[in-house]
Amino acid sequence: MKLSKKQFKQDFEERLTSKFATDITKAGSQEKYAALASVVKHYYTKIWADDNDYKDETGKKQAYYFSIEFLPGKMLKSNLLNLGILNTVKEALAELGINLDEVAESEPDMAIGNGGLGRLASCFMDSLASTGLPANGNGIRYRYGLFKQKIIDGYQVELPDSWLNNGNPWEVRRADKAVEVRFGGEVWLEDDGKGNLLPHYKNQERVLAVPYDTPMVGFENTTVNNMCLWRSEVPQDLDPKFQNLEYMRQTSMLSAELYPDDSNYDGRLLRLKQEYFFVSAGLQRIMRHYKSTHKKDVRNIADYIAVHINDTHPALCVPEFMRILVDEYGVGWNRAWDTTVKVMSYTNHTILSEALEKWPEDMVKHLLPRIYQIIVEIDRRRTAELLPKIGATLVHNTRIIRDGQIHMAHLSIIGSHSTNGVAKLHSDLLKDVELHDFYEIYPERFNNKTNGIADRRWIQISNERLSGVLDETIGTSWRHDLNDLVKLEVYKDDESVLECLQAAKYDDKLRLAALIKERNGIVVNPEAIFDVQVKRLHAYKRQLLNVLHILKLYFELKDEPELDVVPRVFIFGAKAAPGYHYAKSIIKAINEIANMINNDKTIADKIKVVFMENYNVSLAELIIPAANVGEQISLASKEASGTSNMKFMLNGALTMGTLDGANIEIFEAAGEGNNFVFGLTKDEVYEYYRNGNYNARDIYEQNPIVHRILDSFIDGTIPNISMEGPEIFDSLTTYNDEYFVLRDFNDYVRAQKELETLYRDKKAWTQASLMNIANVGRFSSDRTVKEYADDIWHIKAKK
Ligand code: 26M
Repeated sequence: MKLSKKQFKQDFEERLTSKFATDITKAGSQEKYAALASVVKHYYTKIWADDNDYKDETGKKQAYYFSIEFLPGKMLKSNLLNLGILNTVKEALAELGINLDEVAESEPDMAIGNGGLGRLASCFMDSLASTGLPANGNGIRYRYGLFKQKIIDGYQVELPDSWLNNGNPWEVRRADKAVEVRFGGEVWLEDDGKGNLLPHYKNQERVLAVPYDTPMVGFENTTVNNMCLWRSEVPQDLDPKFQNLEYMRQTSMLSAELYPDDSNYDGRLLRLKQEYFFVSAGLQRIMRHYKSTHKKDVRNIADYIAVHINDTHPALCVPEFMRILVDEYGVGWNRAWDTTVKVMSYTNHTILSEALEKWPEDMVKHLLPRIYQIIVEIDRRRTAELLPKIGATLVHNTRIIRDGQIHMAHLSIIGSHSTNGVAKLHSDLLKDVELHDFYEIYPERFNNKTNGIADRRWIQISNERLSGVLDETIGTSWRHDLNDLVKLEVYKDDESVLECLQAAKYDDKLRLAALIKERNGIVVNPEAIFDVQVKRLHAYKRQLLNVLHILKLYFELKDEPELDVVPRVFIFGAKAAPGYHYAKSIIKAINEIANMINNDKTIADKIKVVFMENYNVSLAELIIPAANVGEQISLASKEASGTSNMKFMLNGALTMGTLDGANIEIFEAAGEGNNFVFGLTKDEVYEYYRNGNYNARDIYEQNPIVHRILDSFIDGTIPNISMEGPEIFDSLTTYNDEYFVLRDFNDYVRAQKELETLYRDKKAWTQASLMNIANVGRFSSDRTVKEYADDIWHIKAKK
C-alpha cells in the first residue's frame, strides 16, 4: 500500500488520542504499541474485506489448514513488512522520537504451539497469503499459550503464558458466526419413513464455539487470508439443569490451555475433546459458508474446498465430515465417502512411536457416540471390501480399530487422498518402513513435501544487517524470490563481499552478546565461534551429545591450559515438556556445567556455555542471525525434517549435522565441504535395530575419553547434580543409550575438529557461509506451499 510519513504520523497521533486520551510525550510503550497496531489493522481492513468479496464472487476452491497448534510469534513487523510500509513507519516514528523496535517489544509472542509443527503451520500461513493462495487456518484460541520458562537454581520452572491480558489487537471476534459442538449423551438411529436411518440424540453436552479471525496479510499483494481460532463458551440458551459451575468450568477448559507436549501422545479426555471441538466447529463453519456463497449441490463440494489434517490431531475431520454429509445433508454413504477422501489430505510429522495417537475405543464411544459409529462403519466397510482383494494380514495391520484402540494415523491415511512426509528421508521411511503396509495398498497417495520457512520473517525482519549486505551485493529481487540468492555465488572470491558478510555477522554477534550479558550476566567474546543448539529438549535431538563434546574440550583444557583452541560460545535454548523428567534433568545438567566452566578462571574465555531461558520465536529471531554454527544432531531417522536448520542456513551459519531429516537436502544444496556431516546413517541405525547388537557399555568401558566424561556425572566433578548425574549416566550405560549418543561421539568429535580448523581460515569459512546463503532458496515455505497447492489441494493463486 501507499503511505506517506506525514499521513502515518497523523493517523498514529490521532489514534493515541482517541484510544488512550494521551499524546506522544505522555504515552507508555504499551499504549504506543496498541495505537500502532490499531492503525496497522485499519490499513489492511479494506484489503481484507475486498479479498473476501473477491473470494466469494469468484468462488474458487479454497484450502483449510486444520492444526491444533500455531506459533506466529509477534505480528507487528510482519504485518508492516507485508503491507510494504515497514520503512516508512520506522522512519516516521523515528522522526517522532520513537524507536519501532522498542515499541514492537511490547507485543507478547503469540505462542499457541509447542515447536516445529506449530511454527511450520505459521510459516505456511505467511507463505500462503504471500503467494496469493486462497487458504485459511483453523485452530484453537488457547487462553494460555506455551508456558514461560524460568531457570531457577538450574532447574526449569514453568509459569503461565497469559498472552491475552492486554487484549489482542489483530483478532476479530465473530459472535455471529458461532456454532455449537456437542459431546456425550446417547444416540440411536430411526427410520425417517423414506428408508433413511437418521440419528436421534439425548443428554448431549452442548458447547458454543466462537470464532476469532486473525487476518494473514500477504507480502506486497492483495491477498489477505484468515486464521480462524475457536474459543469455547457456554451457550446462551443453556438448559437450566446444566447451568452449574462445574459445567461452566468444563466448557471454558476446552480452549483454556495448550498441551505443552511435543512429540508425545498422552490419552487424556480433555485433549480428545479439544481435537473434536476445533474440527467440528471448523467444518461447520466451512459448510455454512459453502451454502451461503455457492448455493451449489453439496455433492460437488470437493471441487470447492480442500481440508488439510496437520498431523493426526485433526484426524476426526474424516468421520465428522462424513457425519455432516450423511446425517445433515442426506448424502448417500458411498458418495459421501468418495467426497471425504477427495477433500481430505494428511501430513505426518513424526515416526516416533510414542507420539502416534491411539485413542481407547471406549473413550471415543462415550465422548462422541455418533462419530464412533461412523468410524466403526468406515472400518467395517473397508475390511469387507479389501479382505478378498489383499488378504487378512494386510487388512489387519491397517485397520482403523485394532486391539480396542482407534489409530488416528490409520484413520487419516484411509480417509484422505494424500499422505505426505516433511523431508525426502522422512517420506521414504514412511513408504519403506513405518507405513509400508499402507503404501502397498495405496501407493498413489504417498508423496513428499519438504518443509520450508517463511524467509521474510527469518531474514528480512530478523536480520536487517545481512539483508542490507545482500541488497548491496545482488540487488533486492531475493526479497520477492528467495531463489535469487543464487546470484551471490559469483561473489564467492570477492574479498570485499566476504568482508561485508563477516562484518554483518560480527554486528549480529555483538547484539546477541549484549543480550547474553543483560540476561545471563555472562560476558562472551564476539570473536569466538557462536555454536548454537535451539529446539525443544528431547532425548532424540541429543542435546546430550553436544554436552559430552563440551566436557571433552573442557577436560582437555584443564589438562593442558595452554592448548591452542579457537574460543567457543555454546548457546542453548530449549523447553522441556513439564512432565518429561529426563529432559528436565538434561537442562539442569547443562546449567550446572555452564556454571562450572564459566566460573573456571583457567578456562578464561576459551569456552563459555550459555543457556538462554524461555526460548521462543522472538528469541530465535535474535539468536539465529548471530550463529556461526547450527547444531542439528538428532539420531538419523528420528527428526522428521527440522526447520531451524533452514533458518540457520539462511543466516549464513554452517550446519553441524547428522544425515537426518532435511539436513540431507541442506548438505546437498549447499554443496560438498560447506557443512559438517557426521554420524550413523539411517540404514546403519536400522541395522542395529534388526540385529539388536548395540552395546553402549562396551563403548564406556573401552573408550577412556568417554569413560572420563561419563564419570564426571557421578563422581562429583560436575557440582549439584547428585540426582540428575546418575540418571543421565544410567541412561547411557545401564539403559543402553537409546539414541546412540556414545556410538556417534567419536565421529562428532572428528567433525567438530574439522569445524575448528575451517574457522581458523576466515576466508574459507565465509565462503562456505556464502554458499549456504546462496543455495537456501528451495527452503522457502513459498516453494513448499506451492507444491501443496499444485499436487494436493489443487488450488490456484490469485493473479
Ligand atoms: C498433540 C495433542 C494435543 C496437543 C499437542 C499435540 C502435539 C503437538 C506437537 C503432538 C506432537 C507435536 O509435535 C510433533 C512435531 O512438532 N513434529 C515436528 O514437526 C516439524 C514440522 O514438520 C518437523 O520439522 C520436526 O522434525 C518434527 O519433530
